[in-house]
Amino acid sequence: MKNNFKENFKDTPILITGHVNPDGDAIGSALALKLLLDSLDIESTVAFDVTGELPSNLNHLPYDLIGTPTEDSYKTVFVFDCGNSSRLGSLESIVLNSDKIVVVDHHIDPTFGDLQIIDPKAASTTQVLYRVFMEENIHITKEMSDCLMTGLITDTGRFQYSNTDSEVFSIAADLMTKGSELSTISENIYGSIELNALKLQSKVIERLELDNELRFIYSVVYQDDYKKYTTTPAETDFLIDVVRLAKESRIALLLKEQTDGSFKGSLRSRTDFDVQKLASFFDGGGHKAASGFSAELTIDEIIFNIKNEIRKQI
Ligand SMILES: [Mn+2]
Repeated sequence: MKNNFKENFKDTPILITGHVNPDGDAIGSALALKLLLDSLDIESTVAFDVTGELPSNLNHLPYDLIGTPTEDSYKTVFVFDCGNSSRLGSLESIVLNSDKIVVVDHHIDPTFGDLQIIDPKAASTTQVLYRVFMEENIHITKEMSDCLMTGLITDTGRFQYSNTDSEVFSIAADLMTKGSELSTISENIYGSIELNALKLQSKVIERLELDNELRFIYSVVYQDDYKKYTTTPAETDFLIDVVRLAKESRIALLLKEQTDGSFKGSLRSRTDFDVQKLASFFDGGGHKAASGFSAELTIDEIIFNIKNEIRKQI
């Protein structure tokens, strides 16, 4: 099916955005489109709701192209990697007030958008966008290929999660042909962790709690930790990958205390257990293998509810 994606470039000004505190997939897809529009001399703004700084391990991406919204509403908005408009954060009203919303995503059942280009089976949003670019015979430059590759790498956990299929490798191979520097990008994302953030990892490991029966493991990062270790939440995204290493677990959770005392949870599944269902208990979302949520509850309350929800699924 042809989407006539380029039709959506006609009505400007254009806003390009994605979920709050964007990851490699959201930023990668947004900047790939921005680079394309720039090359076509079509004016657009890329903006996200970001708490603090963008993660430094993704700074191989052209961060200088990210700005702030200049309008209260736009003629056209492209939303990437965001299944629910509430996940747009402070940009939600600008997006919903805009004339046309194009959602490109791989989350299940997006709840908004005038045009939805969705494949819940796709490993990343950049994979969905890559297909659109190919359908529309769009020339993918080296810079664009690095953006698309970043989403593929991060959302497949370096081509290791179960969503890594042969199409993912075909796309990665094609992006490398187009100049994408796979090893440089991987090194920046996974091999360049701030020393202070790395030291905080020891604390997270020390606090690991395993429920043997449910094969559920979790740990916590407190606000005080950021002060003590002189680091920021943006530098600590990798910590959930440490939690999910435990062989005894099939479900991993990392809770991060927010400045207001609430918690953000990152969930990972090591089997075919669907952590999206756990996240949805707290109105969160994501995918089967990786999901997230926010909760204004105590740690004990969150863990109690999660364990209950796990029991319902097994
Ligand atoms: Mn994604």
